Amino acid sequence: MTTPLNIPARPFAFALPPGRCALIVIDMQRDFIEPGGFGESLGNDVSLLRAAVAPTQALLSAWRARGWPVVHTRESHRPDLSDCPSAKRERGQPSLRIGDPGPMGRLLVRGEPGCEIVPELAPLPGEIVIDKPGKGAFYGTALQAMLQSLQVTHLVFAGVTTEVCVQTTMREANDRGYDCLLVEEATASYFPQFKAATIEMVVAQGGIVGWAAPLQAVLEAMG
Ligand code: C5J
Repeated sequence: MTTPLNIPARPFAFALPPGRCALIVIDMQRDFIEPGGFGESLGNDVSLLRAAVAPTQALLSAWRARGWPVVHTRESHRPDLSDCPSAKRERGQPSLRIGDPGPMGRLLVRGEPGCEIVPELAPLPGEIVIDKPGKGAFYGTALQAMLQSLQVTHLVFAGVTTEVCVQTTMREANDRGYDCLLVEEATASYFPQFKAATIEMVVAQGGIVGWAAPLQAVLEAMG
């Protein structure tokens, strides 16, 4: 087996096995990051999420240069909304609900412009794209089977939002036995205090959910 890369991280170094570690980019969709989408319909300042785009691009470049597995996820629903529980669609008082038409098409509906990943981070041919109806990327998807077929044991996380879909997926992955590292600059929240709290929750108690590291530490370890 190849020697693991040693990444300075919290709560202690993350041993990344080359070729067995996938980069998981969570929900970097126009609907969350651009005005007129789902995120804004909930009353959020979507500009706060932009900060994660360039660091995620840097991670993608590093992963692609090595030829390691990349997984992109999209929070999305079928056009007939048969995979969207009414509790999810009806909750709260948003200006638009999932499936309603907006400036970027129907919110969070597969095939609509707003549901696509932002152009800077567009998936390349051969990269896995998971359409997920829930917050976690393992729920209702073939993600685990795909990771198993690639013999992936470790996951590095980027994406939005830190405390919702990123944290949910990290917890799902942790329960399935994956070692998970969150890259701090490559994730963002509409609530910066929730991002900070999530990082602390992940690394607390000896890494109860996983690890966190700055982008530079990951890039330097990867050479
Ligand atoms: C949310 C997500 N925040 N991708 N989705 O509803 O975190």
